[in-house]
Formats: sequence, structure tokens, C-alpha cells
Amino acid sequence: MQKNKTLNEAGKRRGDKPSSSDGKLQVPAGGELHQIAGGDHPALTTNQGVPLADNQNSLKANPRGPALLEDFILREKITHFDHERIPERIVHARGTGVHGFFELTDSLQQYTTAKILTEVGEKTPLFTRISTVAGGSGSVDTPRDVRGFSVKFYTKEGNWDLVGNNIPVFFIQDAIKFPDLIHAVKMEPDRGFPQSATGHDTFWDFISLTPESMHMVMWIMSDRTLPRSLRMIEGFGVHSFRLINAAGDSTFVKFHWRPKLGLQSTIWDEAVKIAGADQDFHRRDMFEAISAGAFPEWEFAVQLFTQKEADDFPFDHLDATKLIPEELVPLKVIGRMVLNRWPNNFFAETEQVAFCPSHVVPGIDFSNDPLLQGRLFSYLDTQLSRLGSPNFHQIPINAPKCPFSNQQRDGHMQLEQPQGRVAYEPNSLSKMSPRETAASGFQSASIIENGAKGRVRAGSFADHYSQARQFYLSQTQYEQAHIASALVFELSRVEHLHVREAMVGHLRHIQEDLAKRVATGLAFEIIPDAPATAAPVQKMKTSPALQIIGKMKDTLAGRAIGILIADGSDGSVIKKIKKAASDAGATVKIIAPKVGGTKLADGSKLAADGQLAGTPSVLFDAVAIILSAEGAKALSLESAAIDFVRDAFGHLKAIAVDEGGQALLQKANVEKDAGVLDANSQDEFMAAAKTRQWEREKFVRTLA
Ligand code: HDE
Repeated sequence: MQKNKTLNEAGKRRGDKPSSSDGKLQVPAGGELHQIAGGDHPALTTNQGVPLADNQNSLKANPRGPALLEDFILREKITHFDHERIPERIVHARGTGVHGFFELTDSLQQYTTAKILTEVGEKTPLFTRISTVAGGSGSVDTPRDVRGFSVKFYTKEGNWDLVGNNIPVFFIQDAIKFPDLIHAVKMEPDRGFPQSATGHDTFWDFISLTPESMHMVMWIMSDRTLPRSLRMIEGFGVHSFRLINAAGDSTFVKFHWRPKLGLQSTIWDEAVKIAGADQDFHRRDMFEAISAGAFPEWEFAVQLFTQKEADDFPFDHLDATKLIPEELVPLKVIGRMVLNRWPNNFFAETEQVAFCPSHVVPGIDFSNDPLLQGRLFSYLDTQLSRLGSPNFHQIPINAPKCPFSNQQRDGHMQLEQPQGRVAYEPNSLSKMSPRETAASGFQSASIIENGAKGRVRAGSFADHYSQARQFYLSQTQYEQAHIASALVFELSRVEHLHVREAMVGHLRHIQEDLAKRVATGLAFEIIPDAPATAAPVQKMKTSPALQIIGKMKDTLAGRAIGILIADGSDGSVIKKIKKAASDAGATVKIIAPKVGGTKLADGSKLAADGQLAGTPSVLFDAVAIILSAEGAKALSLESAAIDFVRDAFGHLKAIAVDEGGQALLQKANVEKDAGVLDANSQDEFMAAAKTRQWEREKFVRTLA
């Protein structure tokens, strides 16, 4: 057989393999490519450091013969590959992680000794992971779902993990119900679907039998579970924690994250379509923002209250199905979080990061919330099975950035090589072994516990409807309609009539009109009976802080505008819109039938950012349709173009249109309203783009 010889130049191997490192490709008999080490390219080796001569071919008895077991290179590579996956998280499997820092702006010295909360101006490195709950790690970013909001602060006194959600309450009151809840929401075990969706029988069956979940149900049926961007969600520690000061006094605290870009959600029909258009919608948005230097930021705030104040609340703050309205205990902003660095490697960091609510630092302690108490066990336990070793704290993303040292030894994947013969404490043989820190070491709050031991749910946990009612009544009419419609949608997917009926029964305690709207949406002729309650439903003051619409910010920062063009479009109008949008902080993308270039009216060529068929308007917050008469005629024959306009209108977005573009609007049956604007009035378009055209909704869909 003819052999190809490579040159004996520096960095290349003499022998019978071809090379392309110098651009001179020599084709071997089989035609495969061999790239040779040299210059900045180091030698490719096995995990034992043995350089590889050939990474394209396994060892065979002859060129067309069987592979040989002796091929340790093939076996090492395939074995490693076979073991590349670790068990995904049983919940919160799909997540996006980013590095950043926390900066304290206001000291809590009066309440805590924790340095991270007392050293103003100090920047503490952190890693934040935002996740969905129900779907697997490869599921889409935009299901209707709670978002996990975990922050690992690498403080000078050890790691503090604040493992929260974007909703301030939870479904259940006691950790013993968590496996049931998660089994009910995840795909049904016999059929293996639905992936990442609450609209199925087992979820609503469990919920209908768990009245304590009704407050959370109001939140998950609201647009809070359909965020526009991970940069536009709030975060909550959910449980009450304790802060402990130098005198040993403790104060209760709830932790809050508030996004600088304000809150914004998509609407259901849009979220469904985004799932098809871009499965990674949120992860991509975060990646692009970090790459562009538009670093997302959140305010960090606390609600502080004493035991005495807690005793006067009309609910039990140890019950995770309750929140403390901001109007009752105002938020005190004490710092900010900025996310500014994408991980180097998704697996090493985002996948291997191990959050544990039990990771607290001196000055922070737990409350008796029974859900929190269960979590203090679960996370360490799950990390052992997920990461496979009690040494998971040595993985760089998990390792504290302050010195740490103890007498724990050995175990799978031990990376440390401790010196000396002492691995116990106390000892008198080592001059440098770690010892206790009496004054500044971790102390638990000194609390006197009394009462009878037993499996009992406290009577103070019995009110399941008052805060659900407060949440619903605090929403704008548009948000209430979305909640009612989401309930109709979800319950319409439930096959068992008795489950639908039971749910509507619960809604009667929350608000009679809500129950009626949902019953009508389900075509019930009789409204089902409400179940018995364990405690009367209280009338609580509405809390506007619970809205999304009230928390939207008047800004285009972090938002995206899409401009649809075709051959013959007016370049000057495109330019003006682009400038106005960029000046307002939005990103702008050009969409055209062909991505490589569109010939504008003046003969110049403009490359597009997205091809029309793959870039629907659901990916934007507002759109402009800039077309020549000819262009509009051509696009009128494209369903993607008609959907582009119709969806933008149906999703309540501002639309700027020039004379040519009007023809496409007509074809899409889009009539002019306050949100459909002349493309030459850029200021008006920018103002409308900052919000949704809520008034339009009644003309485009029937809401419950
Ligand atoms: Fe979790 N939860 N959870 N959870 N949780 C996990 O830990 C658990 C709860 C939350 O980005 C698991 O590492 C129990 C409330 C987030 O890696 C597991 C209970 C809140 C994340 C676990 C709860 C959360 C998790 C699975 C009821 C909001 C993702 C993988 C007592 C305050 C962390 C893992 C990340 C993950 C258990 C309830 C938030 C199994 C037993 C309430 C953000 O340990």
C-alpha cells in the first residue's frame, strides 16, 4: 500500500501519517484528517500522559480487520466517555450558572456578626444558578414552572448558600411531603410524560388533596412562572432564618433579591411558542448579556422582625406557605449582586456546583420552619449521590475561598495530601493541627424549646386560603385574567372530572368570582361545593408589591427589538429605529428571508441576524416591519412573515410599520391600535415598546 510521508519539521512527527498543521493536507489512504501538535498546540496524550500518534484510528489486526483488546488508548477514551454523565439533580436539573460578586452597602452589625453582612463595601465572590424545577437537564427553558435561585457566597468565614426560588412561598408545609409533591409533578411513572409540565392528572390530584398548596398555586398560575428573562426575576430565601449578633441576640430575617431590570414575564401563548423557537431562550439570553458586558444586577434586601412581632402576625412565619407582606415588614436594601463572568466549563461549574441550605456562616442560623429543617438534611445527602464522594467540597466550584482545615480524611477522589501522623483532635503530637475558635466560631441561637414531642401539624399552620386570596386580589385585572385562564388551561388537561371539580371547590375559598370564571372555562353547569376549612378565611389588606405589572420598569434595557426587512426596504428608516433602540438600551436584530444579505432600496446590502423561518417574533419584545411594496407582496406569501406580525400583535407587543409594511399587516389581519405605530415616529415606538398593550388582549383572545 502506498504510504504518505510527512515532513520532519518542528512539532510534526515523522512517519506515515498526513498533516494539516502547516496547511498542506496530505491525504492518507482512508482520507481522514490528522492535525499534528506544534506551535501553540501541545501534544495530545492519554490520561497517563502518553503522547498519541493517532487519534483517528483504533488498533486493528489489519486495515480491515477486527479491533484489538490490547488498544488501551481506545479503551481509556471510550471508558471515560461512558462515564461522562453524573446523576442529574432530582429537581432543578436544568439550570444556568454565572459567577459574580456581592457588595454590601448597608451594615447589619446591630443584628449579626456575619462579616458578609457587616463589612460595607466588601466584595464577596459568588456563583449563582437559576433553574427550572420539574424538567430534566435537557428540557426547555420556558415551561410554566418555578425558578430556583441559588447563590453560593464564598465569604471570608466559609461558604454561605442561599438556596431560594423566584416565588416567596412553597407548596407544602412539611419536608415529609416533598417526595410526594415531586413525584406528582414530574412525568407520570407509567407513561414517561409530560416532561416539565404541571398540566396533568397526578399533579392536580395531589394539589387538590393538599389545600396548603393553594397560595403557591396562585403564584404558579400567575405569569411569575413565565419569566421573560432570568435577569427579570425576583429571588426569595423563602424561609425565615435567624441573624445572631455579638451579644448572642437573634432576629428573624427573610432574604430577597430584586432585579435591576424590573420584573417582566411572557404570556402563555408566547412561552409555548418560544419553547419551539429557542429551547435555550433563557440560557442564551444570559450568555449574550454577560458576553456583551450587560451584567445583570439585583438588589439584596432583608425583612427583619423579632419574635414578639412574629407573635402578632396573623399567620405563622414558620409556615413556608406564607409570606410576610412588604407592607407589614418593609424591605431594607443592604447590598447588590452583579453577575459578570460566564463559567469556563458548564459541567465543571454549573453541573457540579453543590448548594446546601445547611451551609451558613457564623452570625446566620436557621428557624424551626419544618420545610427548612428537612432541607438541612436533604441537600448534603443528595450531593453525596450526585457527586459520588464526601469530598465534593474539594471541587473548585464548591471549595471555600478562605482557608479550611479539619481532620476528615480519605474517601473517593481525595485530592488533598495531608501531612503527618495526626488525623484526630484533640492531640498533643502536632504543632499545627487545626483547633476550635471559641469566640468567632459558629454558634447556634440559644433557644428554649418546649412542648410535647410528636408528629403534629401546628394549629397555626391551618389557614390555607387567606394569603392565596390576598395574592389574587392584589393583582391587576389583566393578571387576574391570566391566573384564571391558566387554571382553565391546566385543569382542561386533567382527565379526571372529580379532580377538576375539587380544584374549583378550593378556588371558592380564595374568591368566588375566580371559581366562577374557572368553572365557566371548564363548562361546568354547577359550581362544585367548597371543601371544609380548618380555619376561617381572613380578610387581608391587598399588597400591590405582589404584582408583576406594577414592578415592570420603564426601560428597554435588557429587551430586544426585531426589525423585519426584505429586498427593497428603506435603509434610512431601519437605521433610525436601530439607533433609537440602541440608545434606549435594547438589542436590535435584523430579520430577513435570507441571512446573508438583503438588497435595500438604495442598492446597499444589509446582512441579517436571523433568517425569517427560524426567527419568529416571540424572540423579541417589540418589532418593526420595514418593507417596500414589492417586499411586502413577497412576504405576504410567507406564513412565517404573517405569523411574525400576527404573533407580535397577539402577544401584545408594540409594532412599528412603514407604508410598505402595512400590506403585510393587512394580510395578517392586524388592525391599527395604540400599539401599532408609524415607523417614522421612533420616540412613540420606543415608549410603546417598553410595555405590553394590555388593552389589546380582549380583542385577541378569550380569557377566563
Ligand atoms: Fe430544594 N432540593 N428541596 N427547594 N432546591 C434540591 O438538591 C428539597 C425547596 C431549591 O441550583 C435538591 O442539589 C427538599 C424549597 C433549589 O443546584 C434536593 C425540599 C426551595 C435547588 C432538594 C425542598 C428549594 C434545589 C436536588 C422540601 C426554595 C437547586 C438537587 C423540604 C426555598 C439547587 C440538589 C441548584 C435542589 C430537596 C424544597 C430550592 C433533592 C427535601 C422550599 C433552588 O436536595
